[in-house]
Amino acid sequence: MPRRRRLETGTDWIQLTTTAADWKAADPALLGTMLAELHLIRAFEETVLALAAEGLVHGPAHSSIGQEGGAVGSIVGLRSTDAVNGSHRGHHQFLAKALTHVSGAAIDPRDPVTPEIQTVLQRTLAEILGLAQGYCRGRGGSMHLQWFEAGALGTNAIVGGGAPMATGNAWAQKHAGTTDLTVNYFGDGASQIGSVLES
Ligand SMILES: Cc1ncc(C[n+]2csc(CCOP(=O)(O)OP(=O)(O)O)c2C)c(N)n1
Repeated sequence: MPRRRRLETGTDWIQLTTTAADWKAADPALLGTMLAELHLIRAFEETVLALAAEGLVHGPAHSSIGQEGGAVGSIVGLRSTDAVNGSHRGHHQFLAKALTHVSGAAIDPRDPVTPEIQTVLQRTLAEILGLAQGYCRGRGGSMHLQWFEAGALGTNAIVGGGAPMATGNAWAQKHAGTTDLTVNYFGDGASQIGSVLES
């Protein structure tokens, strides 16, 4: 019989939840922008899945359905000079950054698809479909979505591969004397990879 010993991680975990006071203090315009971004990203991802089912997506396309909130909530407050990068599952973060960039974080949820937003959606979908209108001229595809101007450093097909690049970008931002920041997204699988822990 093996011996069993309960382990305590000692990790200082906390849970954040909103309160009624938070909702009262929230800016309705900001909430409208966030709602619009959430719906645009969800509709985009449903479109990608529908096109994939028809065999029109050449290569993998990892859906972010259900994770839109984390992307929008963490990105809507960033400036264009702040940067994000992500993993193989990064359509939502790329779109949140690009949509926030072109809209200045002000989207009317009753009429969200302005010409600038239409262009973002079209160029992102084109990239995933391998078409020339894409941000990387269709050569990157679903897992390599990059638009420097918007602060989207590029998603990454290597599990844990984004963390060192985000760290390097943050180092460069710091040494350039800016207050810009870099946010890196990764899955729980990547949290066990050396590059993430070392970064
Ligand atoms: C270094 C490396 N090892 C293995 C893979 C194959 N691979 C692609 S996605 C994936 C699972 C990633 O899990 P997680 O980081 O939790 O992200 P999730 O897909 O759950 O969002 C693996 C092992 C890879 N792309 N890169």
